[in-house]
Amino acid sequence: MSAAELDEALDRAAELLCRARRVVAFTGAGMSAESGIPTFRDPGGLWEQFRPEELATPEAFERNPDRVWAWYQQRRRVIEAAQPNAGHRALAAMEELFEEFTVVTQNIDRLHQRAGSRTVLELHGTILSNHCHRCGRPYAEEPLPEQTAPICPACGGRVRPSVVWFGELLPEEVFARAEQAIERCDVLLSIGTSGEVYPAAGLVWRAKACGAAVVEVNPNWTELSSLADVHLHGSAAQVLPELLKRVERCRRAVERG
Ligand code: BJW
Ligand code: ZN
Repeated sequence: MSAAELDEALDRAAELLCRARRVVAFTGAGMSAESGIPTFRDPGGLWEQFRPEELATPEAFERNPDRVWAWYQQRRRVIEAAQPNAGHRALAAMEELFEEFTVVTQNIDRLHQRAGSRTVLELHGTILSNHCHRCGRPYAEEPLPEQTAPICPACGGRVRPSVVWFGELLPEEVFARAEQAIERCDVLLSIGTSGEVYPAAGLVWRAKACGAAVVEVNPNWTELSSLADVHLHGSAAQVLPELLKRVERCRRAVERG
């Protein structure tokens, strides 16, 4: 996409948003890439180095809890040191412009909340909490060991990060709230996701089926590009602040009549 094409696409997206009352930002790992957090399926992403079934499934944890725990501890360190980027901040600022603005995220890093977004639905949980894999009780003891999964004081089970692994159900209430927001939104922004993981990706198809306009922000083409009304070919931290600026400009023009 040339600079002129991106410019024109940004205007089209801003116009859709300018007229919208309810907006959902559906985000994936690419949203946090410019904060230094690796994605999963890009070249150099986490799944190029590690096999998901060896680390991100309940069976993997049951087979080798310490290996899985140590991998998550190392990722926790990266996430704790990271800062929200200009894209996260632009989304937090956008919240002020709409009657309803919901962030539905697949990310586990809490960077949307740290940037100031208030309505954030975490479909895949968060790496910043832990619970017992056996009895489900939250585990909040500090400091956390680096190499061995802690033992639950209540039942003796092993403690794990509160993220959703392959084969596990997404948190029911969070998913239901996400569906509600998706079904009533006027515009859905799909940002930094490959759209390959279900049921999360199905929400974008659902939004489209319910009549929302879909705007995709991604430097690459994805499984969701074919349904996007506008594709903004660029990174989240570059594109979103520019989009925010144009929506604000359009809103001011509308207010002046
Ligand atoms: C940029 C950028 C920049 C780069 N700016 N953009 C239907 C069909 C087939 C399979 C299934 C199905 N339904 C369910 C399944 C099974 C499975 C699944 O989807 N498998 C597929 C992979 C085939 N789903 C599940 O198991 C889910 N549970 C479930 O379905 O329960 C019901 C059930 C129970 C029992 C049996 C069967 C069904 C659970 C899914 C949990 C996903 N968990 C993970 C790990 C979380 C913890 C952790 O971090 O370790 O979640 S996997 C991983 O993928 C993570 C992510 O949230 C998720 C999505 O990835 P995302 O965010 O899209 O990242 P990438 O890397 O794929 O893409 C990055 C994008 O960013 C790229 O497009 C880049 O171009 C772009 N980018 N830089 C903007 N600067
Ligand atoms: Zn327990």
